[in-house]
Order: sequence, then C-alpha cells, then structure tokens
Amino acid sequence: MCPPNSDSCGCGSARMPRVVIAKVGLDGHDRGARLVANTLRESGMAVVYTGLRRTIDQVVDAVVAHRADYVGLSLLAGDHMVQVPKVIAALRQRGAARTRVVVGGIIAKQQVPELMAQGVRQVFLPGTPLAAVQQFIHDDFQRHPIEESSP
Ligand code: B12
Repeated sequence: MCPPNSDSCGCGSARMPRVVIAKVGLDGHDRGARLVANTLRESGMAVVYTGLRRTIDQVVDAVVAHRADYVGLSLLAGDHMVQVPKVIAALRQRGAARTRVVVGGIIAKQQVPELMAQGVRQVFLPGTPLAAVQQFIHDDFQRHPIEESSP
C-alpha cells in the first residue's frame, strides 16, 4: 500500500497514477464517486472529480487535460451499457486510448463480462470495499505501468 502524498511509494512504480472520476448523463447519485475519489486521493494518487451530470466530451476533456491513466465512471442510473461504450469510443477518437476505464455502480453481474469485452479494465459492484478499489488501481498500474510518452 502506498503512503499518502508520495510521488512514488517505493513499490516499484515510477510514479503514482493519475485518475479522473466522472459522472456522465443525468445520474444524480454521487456518494460512491466522491468516496472513491477521496480514497484514491488520500492514498497519494492525483485525482480529479468531474462533478455531476457531465457530457462525454467534458469527461474526455478532463482526461486529456489531466493526462489521466485511469478514468473511473460511476453509473447508478441504469444507462451504463450505453454510456460506457460511448466513453471508450470518445477516448479513442481523442487520442486518449492509453487511459484505462474502470466502472462502478448499480450494474448487474451478468453485464460485467460484456463491459470487460468492450475494454473496461475492471467493474466494481455495490459493497466493494473502498480499499479494494485503491488496491486494484495501485496493483494494476504497478504491474502494467503506462509510459508518459504513450499515445
Ligand atoms: C442514496 C440513494 C439516492 C440518493 C442519492 C444521494 C446522492 N447524492 O448520491 C437520492 C435520494 C437523491 C436518490 C435519488 C434517486 N434514486 Co437512488 N438510491 C440511493 C441508494 C439507496 C444508495 C446509493 C448510495 O449512495 N450508495 C452508497 C455508495 C457508497 O455506493 P455506490 O454508489 O454503489 O458505490 C460503491 C460501488 O458501486 C462502487 N462504485 C460506485 N461508483 C464507482 C466509481 C468508480 C470509479 C469505482 C472504481 C467504483 C465505484 O464503489 C462504491 C463503494 O463500494 C440506492 C440503492 C442502493 N442500495 O444502492 C438507490 C438507487 C441507486 N436509486 C435509484 C433510483 C431509481 C433513484 C431515483 C430515480 C428515484 C426517483 N424516482 O426519484 C432518483 C434519481 C435521482 C437522480 N437525479 O439521479 C435506483 C436505481 C435503479 C437502477 N439503476 O436501475 C436504486 C438502485 C434504488 C433501487 N433499488 O431501485 N437515490
């Protein structure tokens, strides 16, 4: 586990991941997104939270501006099978395919394989301990680092 506020935690990663946590569409549930954002920030990651009701373009703008390694989508309105592929396509279109997509919220277990097949790195269902989210991103970034020069 990384100590808070370190550029590198000494676990082998060259740097800490940069993360955008985003809410797209009309979904007004923001507790999970805020908790995840705070947890990742407290672990030392550089985290931007977009706020509620963002368009996909606004989310991708934040990803590009922040040079995010991960974008975390919080989806509790039942529109995840529509929004997630649109975000992935928009990232590719804007040259941000390096950014890994993780998703959390009210998602049926049966839909997880389809989301993963579309390119989602991990799906987190309700009840996931916040520490498990932090651990996943930390471990994934350590095992598969993203070079600063990647497109
Ligand atoms: C609190 C709540 C509300 C609050 C929201 C307050 C707020 N500011 O967030 C209020 C009262 C406003 C509300 C309103 C509505 N709600 Co509501 N709400 C809930 C409730 C009870 C809890 C959600 C919550 O906060 N959970 C706590 C957080 C911490 O958990 P979480 O968000 O799931 O996050 C965890 C994981 O999912 C994951 N995660 C989530 N996001 C992310 C993001 C990333 C990047 C990662 C890695 C992980 C991750 O990690 C978190 C930690 O485990 C749920 C029922 C439920 N049991 O989930 C219904 C629920 C989400 N609501 C529902 C509905 C229908 C509504 C309304 C449409 C009701 C209405 N007719 O008005 C409105 C819609 C409002 C809107 N504009 O969107 C439905 C959604 C159904 C669906 N998607 O199919 C639910 C599931 C209730 C139900 N069983 O029907 N709601």
